Amino acid sequence: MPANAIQDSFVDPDDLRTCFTLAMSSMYKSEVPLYGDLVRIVSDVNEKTLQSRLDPKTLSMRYGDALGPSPRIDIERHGAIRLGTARELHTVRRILAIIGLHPVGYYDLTAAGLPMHATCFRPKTRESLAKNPFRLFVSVLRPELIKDAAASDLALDLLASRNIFTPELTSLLDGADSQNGRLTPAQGTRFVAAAMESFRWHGTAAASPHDYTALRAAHPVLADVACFPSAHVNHLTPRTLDIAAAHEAMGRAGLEVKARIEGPPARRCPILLRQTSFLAVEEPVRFAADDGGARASHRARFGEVEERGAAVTPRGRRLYDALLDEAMAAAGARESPEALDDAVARVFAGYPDTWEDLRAQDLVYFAYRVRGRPAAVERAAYTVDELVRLGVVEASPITYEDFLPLSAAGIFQSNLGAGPVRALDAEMDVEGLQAALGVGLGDADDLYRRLRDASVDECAAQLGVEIA
Ligand code: OOG
Ligand code: NI
Repeated sequence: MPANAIQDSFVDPDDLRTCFTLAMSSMYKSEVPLYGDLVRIVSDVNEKTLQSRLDPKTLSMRYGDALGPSPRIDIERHGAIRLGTARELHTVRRILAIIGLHPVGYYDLTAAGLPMHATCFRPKTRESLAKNPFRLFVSVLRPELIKDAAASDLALDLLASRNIFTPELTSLLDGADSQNGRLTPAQGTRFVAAAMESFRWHGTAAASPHDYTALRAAHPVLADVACFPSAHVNHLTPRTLDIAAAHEAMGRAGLEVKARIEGPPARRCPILLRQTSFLAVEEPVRFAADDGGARASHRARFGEVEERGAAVTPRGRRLYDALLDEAMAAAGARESPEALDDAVARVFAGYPDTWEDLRAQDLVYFAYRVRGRPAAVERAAYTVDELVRLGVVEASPITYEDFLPLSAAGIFQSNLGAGPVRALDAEMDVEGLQAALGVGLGDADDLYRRLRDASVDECAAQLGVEIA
């Protein structure tokens, strides 16, 4: 058999990711019917936005992969799960590698008072991102940060006795290891179904009412992480092209939407990530029959939408962080949503808002491509800026593919109903997270730089010139 016939008998991880995303979306729709409403609202808003006139550069960044239009927005989602142990995280890393998702970045959640840290599993290459940029925010407990020793012991006991992965899934993972990380189509189908079992909601707790109540009193996130037999997806977020319109439409549809949109203010040139959510639904929890049919209710799952803007450089990020701090200080202790919105709008006047300025000041990452016939090229070497000025190459902003720790912490917190936030006094533990994963964390800046550099190399090859 020729070598490519052997290759063809395995599923492409990008295709398997799309099967996985669709399965998760349909599972979540059946679990949280409001998610179906949200997807309808977002798809209406996106259609209207595409019909209205938008700056083509902004649109290509919002809609495509910065290097050409792609239909990715129709299937684009991010989800989130919360894990209990290093062992669980290690297995989740193996599951997600099979669908082409890899851990990128470290998110410290202690500022939100959570004894947890997290990473974002996402595709890393331009081709993979263009096909389906599904991402999963995966957080894991740091038990050493739980102050209450009794609660910590109880959570660890419950976690030690659960296995959120079916034997079928475990054997498929081992099979993939012996097939270079790939699965056949038949194995892929079984894999997606088996993986859903780990991420499905189980309304029956795997703890006694007494233990559930004790953990919830210590911190609601402990009950959410340790008292169920799965790592339930707690939200699945579609991407909108106009978050203000989506926010308003969510309110009109009667969803209990958050007061304000998180992240940067509305801009002509969107950057990073703007998010809004409706609050977690209160869901019934049953306990095992020998607990006398006791019942409780639990708040974990919610709905969120997001609008993605351009990825910012480290310099752009420092400016963003500084302005956000300034706006929060200006809004003062009252921190009413309106005061904060006003302050953010005012202070962010200091963030350049044309693509030309953002590029000239190295605040945003851009990708380059040759524009039509390069008649103007005469020399053997150029700088990128010269080629842009000559109109030979065109710069498009690169889409931000990651999360914002502050928004993530805020969203976490607003949905747990955990009372006032007190930051934990703790160091980050990047090494601990990497040890649990069994692989190193990818660096987001490094990935954006690589996308930019590869686009410049492609221009150089097409034009037959050197580009400094
Ligand atoms: C994760 C919250 C983080 C986001 O969009 O920032 C997140 C969680 O609540 O488990 O999804
Ligand atoms: Ni989210």
